[in-house]
Parts: sequence; C-alpha cells; structure tokens
Amino acid sequence: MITAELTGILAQRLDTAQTSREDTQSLADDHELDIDDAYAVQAALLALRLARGERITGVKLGFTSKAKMAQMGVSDVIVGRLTDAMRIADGGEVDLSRFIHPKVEPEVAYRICRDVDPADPATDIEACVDAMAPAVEIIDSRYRDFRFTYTDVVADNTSAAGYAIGPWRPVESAPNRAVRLRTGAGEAVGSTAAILGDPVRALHALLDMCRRRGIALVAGQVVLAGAATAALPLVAGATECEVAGLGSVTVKGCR
Ligand code: 0L1
Ligand code: MG
Repeated sequence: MITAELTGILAQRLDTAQTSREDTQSLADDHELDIDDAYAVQAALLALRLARGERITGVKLGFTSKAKMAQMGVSDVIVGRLTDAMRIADGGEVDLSRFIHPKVEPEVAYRICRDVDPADPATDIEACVDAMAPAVEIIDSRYRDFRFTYTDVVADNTSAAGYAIGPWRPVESAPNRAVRLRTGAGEAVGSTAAILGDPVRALHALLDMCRRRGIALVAGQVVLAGAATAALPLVAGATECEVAGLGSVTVKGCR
C-alpha cells in the first residue's frame, strides 16, 4: 500500500497532465500500486477537480467488453467519475485543444432517478434508473501513447475526459441494439451486446463496484455503461453515435 503522501503526489501528476495537456509516463514505471492504491489516487484526483469547483454528474464503466478485459488480463470492470466540466450538450462543440489525444466511444447511458445506497443489500439497481439514451464518451488517457497498466488507468479516472448524451427514453430491455459511430476519422459498427452481453448488466456490475469502493449514486446522475465498439480518434467535424431504438447523439470537434 502506498502512503497518503505518495497518493497525493501521483494524483497531482495526473491532474497536471490533464490541465497542461502534456502526457506523463506510466505510474507503474516507478511505483508499485495495487488496485486499492489506484482507486485512492483516483479519489485524490477527483478531489482536486472538486476543489476547482467541479461537480460530480455521474459515473462511467470501462473494460465492459470481453475483448478489453482479455487484453488487460482482468475480469473486473473499472469505474470512473464524471463531472460537469466533462459534459457536452448534444450537438455541442467540443474544443479539441482541451485534450492530449482524445478518442471517442459509442455508449449507452442510464439516468439515476433515486439515490442508491450501496450498503443496502436490498438495493434494486434497475428500479433506480428511469431512462436510457445514446451517448458518446471522450476518453483521453493522460499516459503517453495511451499505454497504461490496469492500475494506471484506474488511477487516471479510467481516461474519462468528456461525454454527451442524446434524448432520454424510458428504459426498455433490448440487449442487442445495433450501434454505429461515425467520425471524420472513420466509422465503427457494433452492438450493445458488447457491453457485458447486455448493458443492463453494467448497472449490476456498477452496484457491485459501488459496494466495494464506497461510491454513492445520487438521483439525477448519469451512468455511462461502457463502449459498444473500439474507440476511434476524436477529430474536427461531426461525430455521431446512433443506437437502434434509442436515436442518436452528436458532438462537433473544433479547433
Ligand atoms: O471503456 C472506457 O471507457 C475506457 C476505459 C479506459 C481504457 C482506455 O482509455 O482505453
Ligand atoms: Mg467508455
């Protein structure tokens, strides 16, 4: 376990990388972090954002596809936090100079409609969401060339950098919706089934993570359930994510 002092130093290093748009080397190059250390660095990093006046708006899951879990050699999802500084309106412009090397992922979002007490064993997480929507997540690893270990990426708030959410609709079970992501850099097609077989499973995985990591979910917050395809580079121009039965969401990259 690393000391509280080192936890703060590593959080500051990642925060400086994000605010200065200058990447940093893997923490694992010179420190041995376990997963608890990594979540402690993530919490310290979030505290720096909150101290600047940002507000938590939700959570995101990563490593929700079998391919990504296998690539990282893990069997757990990872969880990161979203803030209002990351939120982009549907159809809104996003200044690319805010990022180091941004990529975009097509996702499904859920809206939390009542506070979730992770300590309560009777919590019914599906009853705590009232809407779902197409979403795009912007990921921007603070590590050089997007090269990181499992603990690195957790410490770096799971690469969270931005998100936009399309029109909300009532939650409807459909594990296998077609997904299309179009950017100026290309196109990716896939299915929401890539998200743990069914995005609703991401809610259960999230509740489990909230229990283990003491994360509270509050009414009005959003959940990004995970990527339905591999990420594409975020470039200037329109990026659109379309999810069958849910509609679409667009952001416009600009310089
Ligand atoms: O699925 C994700 O949101 C990505 C998690 C972090 C891994 C990455 O940056 O590729
Ligand atoms: Mg994602």
